Amino acid sequence: MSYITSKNLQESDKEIFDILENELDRQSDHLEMIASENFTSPAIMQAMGSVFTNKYAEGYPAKRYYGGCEEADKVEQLAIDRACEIFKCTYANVQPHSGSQANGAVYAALLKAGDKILGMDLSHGGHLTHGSKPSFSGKNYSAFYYGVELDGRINYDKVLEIAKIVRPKIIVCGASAYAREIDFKKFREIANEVGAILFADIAHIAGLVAADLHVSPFPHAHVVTTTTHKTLRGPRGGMIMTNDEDISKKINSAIFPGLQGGPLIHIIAAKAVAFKEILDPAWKKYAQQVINNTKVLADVLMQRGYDIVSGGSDNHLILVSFLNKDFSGKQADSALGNAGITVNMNTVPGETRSPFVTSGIRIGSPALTARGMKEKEFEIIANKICDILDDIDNTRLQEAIKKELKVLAQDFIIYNKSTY
Ligand code: DSN
Repeated sequence: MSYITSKNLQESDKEIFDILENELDRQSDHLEMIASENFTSPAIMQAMGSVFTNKYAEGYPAKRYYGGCEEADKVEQLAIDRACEIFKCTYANVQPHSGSQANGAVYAALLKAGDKILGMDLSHGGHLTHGSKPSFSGKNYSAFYYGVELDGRINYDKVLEIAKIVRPKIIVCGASAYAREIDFKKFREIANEVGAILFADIAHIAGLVAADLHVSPFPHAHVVTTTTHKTLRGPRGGMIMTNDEDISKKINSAIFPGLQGGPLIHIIAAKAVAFKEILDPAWKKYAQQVINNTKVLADVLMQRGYDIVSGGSDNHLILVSFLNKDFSGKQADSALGNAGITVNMNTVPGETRSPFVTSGIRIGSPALTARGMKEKEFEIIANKICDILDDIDNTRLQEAIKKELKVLAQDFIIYNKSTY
């Protein structure tokens, strides 16, 4: 008789089951506006929770170190082919467990310890892995930074000036809190002038790139990474792409056996399912709605006197600055959280407070758009955000708005109870 229990989760582990139920309720009743979060489809979750969780498959399709990989090969190849079709590139490695792992593999593949990299300053909207000191990228490599001007935009002439002084081996472009289109062509021109490799991290904007609603990093970047769970709406994970055969070989070795062991084939299966959803014509409508909804957020907040960094947004997020207010990003995050609106505090250009307090918040539209919300709902939500910020210590108001928004949220069901 099998030693594996055939009980379902509720029978097998009531504690975890109850926590999952609570989390489902939280995700359903609250308004998820963290710019890097999204909701995957039940089909993607089904692939994530599949029998591939049992399989080791070190290596790559048709080049495995373990037997029994016939079906794993098919899944990984489909994920690769679909990724290349979406991003119109030649090579994709779908094995990175996360965006940070993907970025680590790019450095490991193309740099020696101590080599110079030039990335966007974390406090200006960059990412930890773009050379920030507490991250491996700032510890193992000699990291230099460019930032944004006080108008919240990248000044490409300044990036060139810095690049000419630094002479980095890699220039990293891409951001975690930048609301404007990134000019990959200009970045490549800068990289060419100083003889650097251009590495684009499109984790935040990949879903818009996939819909041709943000310029593509190809053919400009030598190597491109992304996560698969942000605007791409897939499972949590990372991916690396390139058109350069030599770089692709180095990347493959850097991921396995360099940094990772067995690939998570169940997650790779889920990535493949997500990529199929992205290749559907409906994807473009979703991505366009993400942008439209962000514009409503920006417009309402600006009309109500809030300072939006760069004066608007071209993508899925806005950065709100409270430099001219007497409250911090942390207070705003907490007040909105009390009203059931989940955002994150964020540093802003010209920041005067610590990263643990900040003078801003980042607000994104991908998750609520995935629930089916459009301009009408975003206008209501944006006004509620302003009502809360206008009277930031009014906890009664926060409670009242929480009740109202729960009713709104219930009209946009994400999952039913049997999803997981
Ligand atoms: N945590 C991601 C974000 O929120 O942008 C970056 O890794």
